[in-house]
Amino acid sequence: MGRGRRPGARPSGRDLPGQPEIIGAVQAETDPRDVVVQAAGSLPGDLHKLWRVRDPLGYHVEYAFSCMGYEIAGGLGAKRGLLDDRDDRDVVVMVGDGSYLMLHTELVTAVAEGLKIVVVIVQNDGYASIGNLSDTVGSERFGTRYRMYDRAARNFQGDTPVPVDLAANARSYGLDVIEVPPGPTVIADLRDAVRRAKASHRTTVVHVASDPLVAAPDGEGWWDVPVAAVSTIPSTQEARTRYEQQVEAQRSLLGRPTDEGEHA
Ligand SMILES: Cc1ncc(C[n+]2csc(CCOP(=O)(O)OP(=O)(O)O)c2C)c(N)n1
Ligand SMILES: [Mg+2]
Repeated sequence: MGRGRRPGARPSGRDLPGQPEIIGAVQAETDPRDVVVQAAGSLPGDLHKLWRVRDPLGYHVEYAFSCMGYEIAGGLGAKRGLLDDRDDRDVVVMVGDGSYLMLHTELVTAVAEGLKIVVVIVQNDGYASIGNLSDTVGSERFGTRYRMYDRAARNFQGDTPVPVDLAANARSYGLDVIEVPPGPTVIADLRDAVRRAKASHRTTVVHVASDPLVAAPDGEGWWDVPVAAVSTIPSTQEARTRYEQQVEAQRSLLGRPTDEGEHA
């Protein structure tokens, strides 16, 4: 597909892009038959809302267990299956830094078997998804950012990021790694990186930093996550009040169970 037919949305110009823009850039550079593989974090929800599926095999996203670490291993499985069918479409794995840390060693298998996949690491220094959930239940994103341990406070709530270099980690496996630095051209650079990764015959890891606080449009669903009934934190107390109001509006789609265990 020629470049002229890959329009994509106009970049926001943010130095540190939000994940929606990253998804748009990756989508713009993939071919309609390519397979996107994902499993956990904020990506499944965001892909569900934003990725335009263009082929029956084009969307391999795991929603049942939301199993962190599935992505790279799952991408290799998808690639093997395609190769067995003599299907040369690309497999593009999108993976958060948390999921990557959970299981990146399958990259060694990609190297050993000479399999080619494209892996896009969305580096947002922690758990954007759980951070957002924590916010909605008044827990102020506690423990969801990768920060150095603060011995005095005995928590990880300080400001110093954990200096782990995931791009260097990927490079250590003997893969091609393209680091896309933050800055005004980050989205154009990311598109260029995905284009180069697709053109290569080897596995390429594309590493891009993202702002965890830039969210995709709200799905407007309600998740029944009970909030602590007893707390000294005002935001949690407020969240509990909200939760009790929301539970009032809840209705059972199958009716209420009767004494005999049937649904009335
Ligand atoms: C094996 C496993 N452990 C824990 C969880 C709970 N969990 C869901 S998303 C998430 C954080 C994912 O972090 P990351 O991959 O960086 O994605 P982000 O939330 O930043 O988008 C956690 C801990 C899970 N889904 N799977
Ligand atoms: Mg993350």
